[in-house]
Amino acid sequence: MNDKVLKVGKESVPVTILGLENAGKTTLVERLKTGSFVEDTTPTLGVSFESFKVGDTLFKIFDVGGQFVYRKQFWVNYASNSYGIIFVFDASDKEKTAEGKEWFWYLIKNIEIEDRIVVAFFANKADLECMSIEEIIETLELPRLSNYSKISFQIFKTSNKTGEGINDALNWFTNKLKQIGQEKIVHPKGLIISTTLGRVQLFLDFEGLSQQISQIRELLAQIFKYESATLKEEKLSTTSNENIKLVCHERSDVIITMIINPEESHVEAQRYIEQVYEYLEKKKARTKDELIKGILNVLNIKDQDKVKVITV
Ligand SMILES: Nc1nc2c(ncn2[C@@H]2O[C@H](COP(=O)(O)OP(=O)(O)OP(=O)(O)O)[C@@H](O)[C@H]2O)c(=O)[nH]1
Ligand SMILES: [Mg+2]
Repeated sequence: MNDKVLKVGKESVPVTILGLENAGKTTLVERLKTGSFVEDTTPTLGVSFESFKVGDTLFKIFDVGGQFVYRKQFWVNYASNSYGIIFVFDASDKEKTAEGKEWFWYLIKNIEIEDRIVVAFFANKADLECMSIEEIIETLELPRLSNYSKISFQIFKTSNKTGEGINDALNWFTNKLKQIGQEKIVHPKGLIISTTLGRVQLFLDFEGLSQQISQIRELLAQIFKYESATLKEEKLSTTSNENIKLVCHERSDVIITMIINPEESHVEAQRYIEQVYEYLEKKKARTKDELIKGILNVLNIKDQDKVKVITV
């Protein structure tokens, strides 16, 4: 019904920064924000979120804590919902780099790579005495990545202190993101807004979903906790069968579910969902019709006469 391709520079691009504690992730974000070396960072607890422009690209950056407790669920979850990963490690610390390798490969095994993903390795703290690039490539076992055709990767020597390598790395990263952005298309088939108490507030059918209601119900039952209608583990969840894919997001007791084609990008669908949340938070529609019109505009759906409201 409508094609919406990621336009780097116009809309935000979700990017996750990962790496062990003390690698320099938050310092990198500070450097990108302020252009200088900020020394007084504190360890990141959970995830910190920043949104800012690098060149003409608006990055939405998840700066995830590197401590052990965050490495399983948080790393995998945020990376699965990003177009790109910046993996930072402290190249002056051999032991930590070797430990970082284990966790990088843990991530790759567990991440959901639906289509292409870009990974930039930042061999950071290049202002200190560091391992050579060759040594780092070997330690991280990067040649193994050539078996993963969906991953584009490159390694850069960087320093948050001197700024060395950061521009080159970001240029490469942004260009790669632009390339993969052209491939990301999503055609929303339907949208469900429900409360975490399980009440469906609005179910919009953009293209004849009525035959698939029972499949949608079945898929929703897989993602929702049995006893309540909150999502099982994370705030984001995706599930699919051969006909449809459901992408769910829970925020402030509201769950938005988008129905798309199985082969389409869940990350792109997430971006649409975010825009619907923003609309719901900012604009208070006075009537249901006004609300529906607003949502259809946000989703860029032109053929609004064909849209049906399903009552459940
Ligand atoms: N010499 C040098 N020190 C750096 C560099 N980047 C970061 N640091 C220092 O490394 C320490 C840790 O930096 P953070 O950015 O907080 O580390 P982090 O990766 O965000 O750590 P977590 O949030 O715990 O995962 C700080 O003392 C920084 O000043 C660099 O390029 N060179
Ligand atoms: Mg941090």
